[in-house]
Amino acid sequence: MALLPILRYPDPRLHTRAQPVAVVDDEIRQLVRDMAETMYEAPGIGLAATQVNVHRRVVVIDVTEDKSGLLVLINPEILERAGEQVCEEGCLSVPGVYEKVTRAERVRMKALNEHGEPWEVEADGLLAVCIQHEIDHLDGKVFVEYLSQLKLNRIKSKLAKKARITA
Ligand code: GNR
Ligand code: NI
Repeated sequence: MALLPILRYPDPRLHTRAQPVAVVDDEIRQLVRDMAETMYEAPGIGLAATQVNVHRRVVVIDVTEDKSGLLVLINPEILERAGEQVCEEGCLSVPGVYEKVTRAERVRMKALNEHGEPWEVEADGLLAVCIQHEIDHLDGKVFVEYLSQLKLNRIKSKLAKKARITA
């Protein structure tokens, strides 16, 4: 097991489009284990491989309070979306920033698990938000890019200032 370093916005590598996984092998299973450990330690409710600088379509999610509901999403695809919801989102790659984003209220999603078996879920609420947030990461998109240019510029200055202090 290993904790993986998480890329911080505006690192340009966060804009890489991840490649599909052709075969779910031991290397992918090791990545899934390390990503789950990194997510739980952070702590966060989701983590996309993009955030740990691995550009493969792999995501882990656990929206339960007691870490009992690990979901493994390999090559996830949204099949249907319905409705709208506004959720205050955060991101391990944009620490300290929480902003409201409008997304679909419900999604139907299919993916492979860590054994390479297909599974599907119909999600709403926070799980639906998290699925959409993580698939965005795999497509090179970070949630702050849904905000107005004004808000994004303010966030960039705030992060730059924080980086100067911690450097
Ligand atoms: O830990 C996380 N919390 C969160 C809260 C609201 C909406 C989305 C998220 S995902 C985030 C972890 C993360 O950055 N995943 O990419
Ligand atoms: Ni994120």
